[in-house]
Amino acid sequence: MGGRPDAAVVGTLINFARGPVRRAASPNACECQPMITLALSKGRIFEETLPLLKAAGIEVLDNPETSRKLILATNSPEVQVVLVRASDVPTYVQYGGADLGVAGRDVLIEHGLDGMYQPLDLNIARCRMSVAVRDDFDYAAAIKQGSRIRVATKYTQIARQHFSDKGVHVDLIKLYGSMELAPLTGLADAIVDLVSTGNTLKANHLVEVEKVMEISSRLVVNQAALKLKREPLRRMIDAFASATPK
Ligand code: PRT
Ligand code: MG
Repeated sequence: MGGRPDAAVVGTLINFARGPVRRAASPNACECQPMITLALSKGRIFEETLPLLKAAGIEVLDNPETSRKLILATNSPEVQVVLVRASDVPTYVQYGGADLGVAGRDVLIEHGLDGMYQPLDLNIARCRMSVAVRDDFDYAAAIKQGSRIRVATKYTQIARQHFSDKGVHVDLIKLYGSMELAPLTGLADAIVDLVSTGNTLKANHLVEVEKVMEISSRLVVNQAALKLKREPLRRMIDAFASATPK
């Protein structure tokens, strides 16, 4: 990731993002308001963003748990929500498929921030990124001996940076899910994964041995959209800012 899209792609996507919404106030009046598209992922990010939207006067009219729709209308004719995978939120915002979105710090570091502003830490979907090992693995001794350890993770950028800062030699194994299984099957000595309550680690006989970083979700905004739809986007960012838990 991280490469800039070519000019033709940018042109097409910016035109998409710019698409005006015609509000028929009267037959002769053409009051054009740009549509604002917000990208959210189903689950904790959607649930925890709802109160912030509500504080901004925006209510989503469909329930993503019961509806199969991917584009959700709101009580505001100028705002719609698109539902995407958590790791796809930055891609939608970067290329203008959405004007703004909410994504975890983990996802944003892995993706990079090309083409986006990150104006706000929303302080939601909080957790931590940690190193965990089997409860019978002596991590401290392995590090002290300078052993090369095998680490399975979905977060290869974050893990690479963490171990390089510590001067620990690692072989990284990229996984897309169920990281907890890797130390149990001998695939890896350690994992780098998100931890919230710690129950998943405990249920799989794993222990947290190092905190890598605190994680929360951030608002990201497409840079071109912020120029083209400055007023409505500014209003929305300000409303999110005043509703954000401190
Ligand atoms: O599920 P999917 O593959 O579609 O994508 P996703 O897992 O990236 O999405 P989602 O909705 O699960 O997570 C979205 C964002 O929520 C993440 O990018 C994080 O920033 C944030 N978040 C907060 C978490 C957690 N808490 C969390 N606990 N994301 C994942 N977890 C998982 C963790 O990976 C582990 O499997 O929950 C498990 C641990 O939870 P505890 O409570 O047992 O410790
Ligand atoms: Mg998940």
